Amino acid sequence: MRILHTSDWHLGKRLESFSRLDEQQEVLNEICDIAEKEQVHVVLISGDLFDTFNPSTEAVDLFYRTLKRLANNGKRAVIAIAGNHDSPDRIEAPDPLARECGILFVGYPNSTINPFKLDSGLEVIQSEQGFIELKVPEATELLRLILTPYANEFRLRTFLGNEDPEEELRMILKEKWEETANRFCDNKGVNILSAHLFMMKEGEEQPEEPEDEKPVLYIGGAQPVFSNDIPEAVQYVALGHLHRKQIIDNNHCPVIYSGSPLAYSFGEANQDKFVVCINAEAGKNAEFTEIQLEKGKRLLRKRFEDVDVAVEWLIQNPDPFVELTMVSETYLSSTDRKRLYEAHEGIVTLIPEVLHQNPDDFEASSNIELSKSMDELFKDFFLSRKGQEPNDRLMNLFKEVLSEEEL
Ligand SMILES: [Mn+2]
Repeated sequence: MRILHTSDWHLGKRLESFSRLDEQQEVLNEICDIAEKEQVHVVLISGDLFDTFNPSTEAVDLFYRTLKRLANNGKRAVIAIAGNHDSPDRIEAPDPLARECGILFVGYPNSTINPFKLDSGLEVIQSEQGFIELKVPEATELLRLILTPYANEFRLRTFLGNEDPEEELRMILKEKWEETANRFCDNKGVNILSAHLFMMKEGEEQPEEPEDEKPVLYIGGAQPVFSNDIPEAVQYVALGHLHRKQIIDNNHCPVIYSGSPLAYSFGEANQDKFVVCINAEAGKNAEFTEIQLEKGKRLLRKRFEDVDVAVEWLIQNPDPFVELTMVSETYLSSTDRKRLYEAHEGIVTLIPEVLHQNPDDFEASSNIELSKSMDELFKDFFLSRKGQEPNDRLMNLFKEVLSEEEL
């Protein structure tokens, strides 16, 4: 049985003022092409399908078009679980309709999908909270899926029926997985776990999380789940949440974060992006291949001390998104800023780094500057504090405020 594992699509996510929708469209097309080329039977999407609880119409549209193509009229099973960025109810809402296409949505760790059968041959044979057994068209063996969408610690405890705060969350989860695996996962089928949570190998350093994930994350406070908590019968663990592709463990089975298909923050600068193709057979070790994605822009952090050199580089490298740091002795003039922005359309942030800045200069000189206009004084003040001249928008705003004062 061939399975494609992807996660963290974050559809609708922007990079500051830049939309990423065109890139998302391209990379999802690429993923559909890979699914066809590799002739996969099953696609697993391990959470964070959308970037927000209320995604835009365009993002929702792209999501369903992609899933429809992946499902190929119910010939391929597509199973998507909710991540911490997804609204579980919203994810599950179109389920009856999606099911007819071979697409299964799982919003909560205790969600249940009742058995059904499609004309294509796709069939859910039995199910339990957080578990389904599937017959997939053109695959000889049955697929058993243990599914753990994201839930915060409190909810997860409630779902798993153990609200004792003294009991470690990962132990509760381990017991739940163990119990499910013992009941359903023998060596006569393919057994896979898909989860959106923070997992690490016991005793190893914690993998770094995406910059904008830290406040929400952690499945429960500071408690990661360990890869030794995975039941023996499981042959592959398809994880979502971390945006860098990484193999957490490969001792008894591969435990892998496929990572996001695009770099979404400068914390992911210069990363290669992947999907994972798994080849699994009953009773054998699963094999996997990482397939690098070609579409989507790179995010690069660049630092220059010379504006001419920076402009030259920007013209030579029009494709990536850039976080640009300009080091200068005194300040970055508005002329230089303009030159930089005109040289490249993808400058996301421009950080001026001033070497010899002395905030006292302004105070010391301000007494003898009374002949200057308010505009000029504001420019001087801004320059001394920020190391650059205020832009036109800010100047206009200042003038507006000033004119109101004068009234
Ligand atoms: Mn996440």
